[in-house]
Amino acid sequence: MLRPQQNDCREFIALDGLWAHRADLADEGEALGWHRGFEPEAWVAMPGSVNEQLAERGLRDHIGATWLMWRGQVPRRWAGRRLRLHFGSADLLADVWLDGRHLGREAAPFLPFEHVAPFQPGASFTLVVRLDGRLPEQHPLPGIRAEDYIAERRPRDEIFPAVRYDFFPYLGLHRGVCLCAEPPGGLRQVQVRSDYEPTQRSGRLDVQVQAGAAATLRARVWSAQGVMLAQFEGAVEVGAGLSFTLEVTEARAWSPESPVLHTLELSIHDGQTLLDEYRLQVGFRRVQVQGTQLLLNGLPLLLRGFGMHEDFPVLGKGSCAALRVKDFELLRWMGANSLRTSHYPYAEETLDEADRRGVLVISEIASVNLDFRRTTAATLADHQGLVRRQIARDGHHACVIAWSLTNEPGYLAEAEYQERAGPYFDALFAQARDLDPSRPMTAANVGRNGLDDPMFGHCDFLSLNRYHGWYDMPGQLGRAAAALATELRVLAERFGKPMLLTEFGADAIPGMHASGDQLFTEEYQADFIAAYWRVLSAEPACIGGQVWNFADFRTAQHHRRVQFNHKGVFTRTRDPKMAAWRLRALWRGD
Ligand code: BDP
Repeated sequence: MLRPQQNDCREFIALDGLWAHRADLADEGEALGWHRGFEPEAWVAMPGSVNEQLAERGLRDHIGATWLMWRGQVPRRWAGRRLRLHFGSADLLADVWLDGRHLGREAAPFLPFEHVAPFQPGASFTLVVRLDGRLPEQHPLPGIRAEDYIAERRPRDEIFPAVRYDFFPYLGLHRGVCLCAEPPGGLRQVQVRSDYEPTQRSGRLDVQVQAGAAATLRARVWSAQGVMLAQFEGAVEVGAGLSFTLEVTEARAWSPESPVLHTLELSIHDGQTLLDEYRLQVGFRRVQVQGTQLLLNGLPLLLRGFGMHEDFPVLGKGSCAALRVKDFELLRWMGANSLRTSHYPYAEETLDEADRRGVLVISEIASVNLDFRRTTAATLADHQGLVRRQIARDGHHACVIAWSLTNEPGYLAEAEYQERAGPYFDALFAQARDLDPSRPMTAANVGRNGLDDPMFGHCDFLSLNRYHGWYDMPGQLGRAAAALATELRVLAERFGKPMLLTEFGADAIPGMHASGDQLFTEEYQADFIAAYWRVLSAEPACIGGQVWNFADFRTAQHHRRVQFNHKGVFTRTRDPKMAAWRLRALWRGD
């Protein structure tokens, strides 16, 4: 699947704007024939989240069936072309119908999918999508029902809507939908891995291409100044595709200090006739783990950054270019050089922006809180499917320095986790390494699994989420810092691998202050982060830290959350708290 692109051979129409909406509280839409079209109850703007826009209709916490419809017309000039519907994502679960015909069901939240669709050029069409936020409990991003919380002998049904993770399960077409027209025998898939050899200063691209017809493929690498640096020509076969390598001598490397991008231009031809073309931005760089260091182009990295969320008032998780620019400007203002796409793949435009700005990205698969009482063979198969699709989508981005395959597995049911997780991780990590041998693999460990998490052995560098001083040892930063320092030392000695603190932070309600260590105050959050930064800077095996979180974000309702998770160093509307200023001083050294 290729991301929609506009060029001489390809065009698309973005179905952005108002979609007809109907909530389906009794789950009867299909029985009532809504998949063929329905009477709208309201209109919602996509990309966007239904729960934010229609909160006042009582839908803020509705994560059950929700129907969206778009009526449009296919241009007559598109006759004879391959027409496909491309969804940037449809979250969390989606069924799609075109003119009453079921095209498919997707349970791959935050990932793109497509349907080659039987459109009639010149005719109108009705596209209907049924969204649902209730993923099954065996899913790698597990769903849960309130009843099951009680069966787990929790004191009460305590999270609304019931979820297994700490972010709101917004419903929406969050990255938009496109109707694409392409050449029938055009390019179908492009996979790129880049490399840079620092001593030779040479760049390399390993490229794999699939096309819908046999053709001659031409590849060219252009510098930003329009100089052609390398080229290749070869025959691409249907099915087998074509794999080749492009080498550039005296290449300019990509790095945070100098995020040099090149254009990879691919085209396929039948004799002198151009059949299709596609362009990607690529950068030459090498990421390696060596001893307890993470190297970029041979030099050690110190990661300064954040775990983030796609979350903003009114937009929910809807992709917004202006918000994206603002967030990257704030990262720059802070002196940050990295982020983790906690806890799911972010919009592709975010990775484009990170490529352009030299921000290092740990790209995380949509998997949180795997509960080994409930995982089945299907969980692993689905998880591997998410890994495959995410690596296929994002593998060409220079900014992606590692894959995080899951967040905090075994947070629940530790005994079952210790007993059953081994073979699960053997298979998960092996497949990921096979798909992308060029990048380190990691996964974020929850503090309570402590020092012998079964996934540590599989990770190239350890990713640690720690909350001493918050969830344990509250209000006691001295004890918390000492506990952290000891733990890091033990892990460094035991595993001899680089370690990254992928989460550490404290909630601060803006405007709350105190004269001593007091949870929820701005002072405590700032002191907490500074204390952690001191400890991790003193540990030689530590390759940096990513504060939890960049900005406050909406969660399900729970007595631990004052409307939002307030661990942001920025408010939800991006005003800096005291901690943002403190970190800025630490990271920029001024
Ligand atoms: C971590 C989770 C993250 C939560 C965070 C918190 O990885 O999703 O938001 O804790 O509690 O355990 O703030």
